[in-house]
Amino acid sequence: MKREKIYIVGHINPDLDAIASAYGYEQYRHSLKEYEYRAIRCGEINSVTRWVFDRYKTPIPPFFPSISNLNVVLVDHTYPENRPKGWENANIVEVIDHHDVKLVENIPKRLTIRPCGSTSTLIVEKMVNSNISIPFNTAGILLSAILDDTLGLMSPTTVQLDIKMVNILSNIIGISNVQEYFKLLFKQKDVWSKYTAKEIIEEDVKSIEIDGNWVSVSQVETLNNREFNEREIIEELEVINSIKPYSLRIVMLTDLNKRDCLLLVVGKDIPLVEKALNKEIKDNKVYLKGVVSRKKQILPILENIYS
Ligand SMILES: [Mn+2]
Repeated sequence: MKREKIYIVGHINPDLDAIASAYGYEQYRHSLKEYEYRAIRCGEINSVTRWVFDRYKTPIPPFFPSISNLNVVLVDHTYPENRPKGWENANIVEVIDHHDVKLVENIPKRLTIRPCGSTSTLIVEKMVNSNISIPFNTAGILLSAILDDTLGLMSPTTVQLDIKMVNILSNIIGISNVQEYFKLLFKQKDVWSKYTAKEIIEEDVKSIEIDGNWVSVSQVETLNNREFNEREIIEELEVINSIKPYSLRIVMLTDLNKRDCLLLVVGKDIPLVEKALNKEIKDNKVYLKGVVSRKKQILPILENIYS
């Protein structure tokens, strides 16, 4: 009997973890001889994803413009606003994620939700627990995704499980210096000087709705000095916000070496952010020492503001 296909898909505007965890989960299922599982993607891949899949000579999961009428596994997200087009008519059979959960309607039968550094970490754990020998390319892709999502295991989202899985994977692919490898990986991402202000804002942007208030947070990570035209980015944010007004539109210019970030903020609720941070936002800018994580450090502030 031919089993119905099940498509594994990450969030819109996919980052490496969204693509790699879908691919890894497909490989996991295939090793259990469940060939009905297929990794797909719902958006353009970014430069680091391209580099990683090229490096490990692996085809990128195919693009699907909509998941309407499909059986799907959602990886690396649960929020409706992050789901691919057509999700309202999809059959969500499973969810695997490391973020906060927003599942109100049709709760799937299978759920793997754990706070850790990346969804890829949870996929590797499944493989390890099932005693699957992880192929070289899969190990390389998943290792890269964990390092990308945890900023080389330096992000405050990093937990012991991430470190354990990174050790297992780096052994498989024979990398002794994980930090060196992370730097190489990160170089593929640190190409901001080639980007327009609009591209910088859109490269890794998350839009979320908190109690009826829409906010967007773009994460821009660099290892070099923050060399950005801040004014230009702010002006572009204003343009975007005049077309589609949000309560707040934020760009995090994060420097991983200095472990700090400069927030660029636009929107009517700037005074609320000032109050929450107990800091003045001058010319749409505020400097935050020790802040590097959108998920752990910025989103909680926004959630507090609106609840
Ligand atoms: Mn992730």
